[in-house]
Amino acid sequence: MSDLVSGPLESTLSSFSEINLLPTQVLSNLHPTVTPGDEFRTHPIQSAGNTTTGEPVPVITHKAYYHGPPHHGSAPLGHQPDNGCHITWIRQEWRTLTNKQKHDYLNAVKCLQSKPANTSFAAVRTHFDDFQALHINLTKSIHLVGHFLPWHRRFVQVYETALREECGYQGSQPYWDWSLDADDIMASPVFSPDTGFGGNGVDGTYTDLYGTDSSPPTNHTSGWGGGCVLDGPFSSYRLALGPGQRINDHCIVRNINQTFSQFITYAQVANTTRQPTFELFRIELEGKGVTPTHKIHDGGHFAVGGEMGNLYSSPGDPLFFLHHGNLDRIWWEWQKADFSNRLYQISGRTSINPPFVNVTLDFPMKMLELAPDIPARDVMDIRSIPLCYNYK
Ligand SMILES: [Cu+2]
Repeated sequence: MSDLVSGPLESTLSSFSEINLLPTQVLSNLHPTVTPGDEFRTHPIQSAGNTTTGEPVPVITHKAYYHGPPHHGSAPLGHQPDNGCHITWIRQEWRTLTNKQKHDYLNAVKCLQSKPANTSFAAVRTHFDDFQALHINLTKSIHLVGHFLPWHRRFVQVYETALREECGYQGSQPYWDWSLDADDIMASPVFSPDTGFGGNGVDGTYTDLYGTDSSPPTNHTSGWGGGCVLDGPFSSYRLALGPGQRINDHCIVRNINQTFSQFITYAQVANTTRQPTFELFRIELEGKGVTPTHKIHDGGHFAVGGEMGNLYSSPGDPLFFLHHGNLDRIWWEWQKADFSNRLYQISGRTSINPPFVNVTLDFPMKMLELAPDIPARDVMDIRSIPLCYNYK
């Protein structure tokens, strides 16, 4: 590893000392309180930066949409010897979907939230909870590491597959290009109560977000505090897990924070995709922990705030999967810009604690009880099995 990248990573690892000191935890051992440093949010931002509209990210070449039979998971169908897929699912930006497509997706998520859990993770009630529990369980081994992007690519795809196979969803996983909303995050169509995920959390309706941590008062300007999302399709859903690693019956919490817009602009995206190596790219993308400042990954999490602002329990907000879909798209754009060098480029450590081993294409993307482990190699090309999707 070059000095260029080991510097920020080393300083990050020491700043994550609280996490490092914890033994590997499983949900059966859930800690009842939030440990300092558990949140993405560790350093309040004092002032809003300028929102800039820099150069747009490169346009993706569209693949024809195949209106064929539903594709089932990772079955090696072999109709196309080049990639093993017999269908390519086209993922679209949320606002480009028709209202019917939006409702189909939202209803599929609600369906997942009505299906019983089928894992043995502690406290899970629904199959939606299973995904949040998986992420909580693996948090310390899937962030600030070389497989951060491949793991989350696989995670979103397993979720998308569950929406299809268990809830009859016929569409693709949408993504949220937050750079389009950086000027006014609250106005984003993803927060529509009718054709979106509901709006901001209501001040004062949830005050226990950070456990014993005393948070400044809630308001829409500061973004600190949060409250229950009381409109939209998920207003009545009760999460069983979070914030953090707690077992805790609670509403989905949001706390939209415009001050993070500076980290999710076109200019920030372009600055990410212009990085020449995977190592620099993944570090530029992930944010605090691997860099001294926020980047597009943690910036997007904090811009929504609440559940989404928590390193562990963020998949409790269904928007998580649209945020990570967008990060995945940005990774794909970076790969596409130089396929011959980048399609299978991977680097970084396999863990945030010693012994330090470099991640390789053979490193397993663990999905525990939700899906088979597959090597990073199998998620590098989104056009091939078991993924079979592309971005529009
Ligand atoms: Cu994550």
